Amino acid sequence: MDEELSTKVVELKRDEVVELVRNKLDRGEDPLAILDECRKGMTIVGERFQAGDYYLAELMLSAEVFKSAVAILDPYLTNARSEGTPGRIVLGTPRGDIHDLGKNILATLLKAHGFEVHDIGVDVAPETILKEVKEKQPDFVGFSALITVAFDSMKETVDLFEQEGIRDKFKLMVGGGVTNNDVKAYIGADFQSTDATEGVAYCMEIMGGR
Ligand code: B12
Repeated sequence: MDEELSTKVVELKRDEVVELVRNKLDRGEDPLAILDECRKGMTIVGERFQAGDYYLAELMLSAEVFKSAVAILDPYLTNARSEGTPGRIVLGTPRGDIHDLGKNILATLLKAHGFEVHDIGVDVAPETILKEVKEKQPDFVGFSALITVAFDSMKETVDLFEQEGIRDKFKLMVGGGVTNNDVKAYIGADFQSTDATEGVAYCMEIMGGR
């Protein structure tokens, strides 16, 4: 596999990342595949941070590099519109977590597929999520979680849904780098993925089946 782009992301070379992304688009490469290469770079940045080789400054810079790549890819992702039965989703990053790059990508892709997306932001308290869900009555609720402290706040939110008797009114999705099947089971989600396109496919399938 061509690792030049992910390597440049890891090296935090913004200009070179931008140039590579443009070149790849010009060559007709799939924007989603390009995005995935950038994301792989971000995973390695995270590993370096964990190992103490990168500091918070590098982590912050990596987010800026990634955003520059997404800014170029965004119109291509939005144009990837396909036929689907639209649904409504309330999407947010739960309390304790401020990561939003992945959430924003999922929001872009869902909108491109005709979904009504209510992005309620980052570090959102369980009570606020509950309020939004009661108000918007969505078909889906999506949590994007990148750090482990988010697990308990998601669980707290789901407990609130249950107390209010609304948990069965929508499908609950969870995604983001640190999520897996255990997290899915812990919060009682219906679907989990670390790939935004799989999230979109799930929403399309559910809406199509209705
Ligand atoms: C960039 C980054 C930051 C940036 C975030 C900028 C921003 N605007 O988001 C900044 C610098 C702010 C940051 C801060 C911190 N970070 Co940080 N960060 C990262 C890093 C390197 C990349 C994350 C990222 O954006 N990846 C790219 C996106 C596109 O990927 P993604 O989010 O996984 O999303 C994809 C899929 O998962 C999916 N998806 C996402 N959400 C959803 C939702 C649904 C429903 C579905 C279906 C799919 C889906 O769609 C996307 C595309 O496919 C990760 C490393 C990693 N392995 O992820 C660490 C990482 C997440 N950070 C970490 C840490 C520790 C921190 C800090 C605590 C550091 C500190 N000491 O202050 C703070 C936390 C602050 C807080 N309270 O949240 C740890 C978390 C460890 C843990 N297990 O808890 C990580 C894993 C690094 C590491 N290995 O140590 N960080």
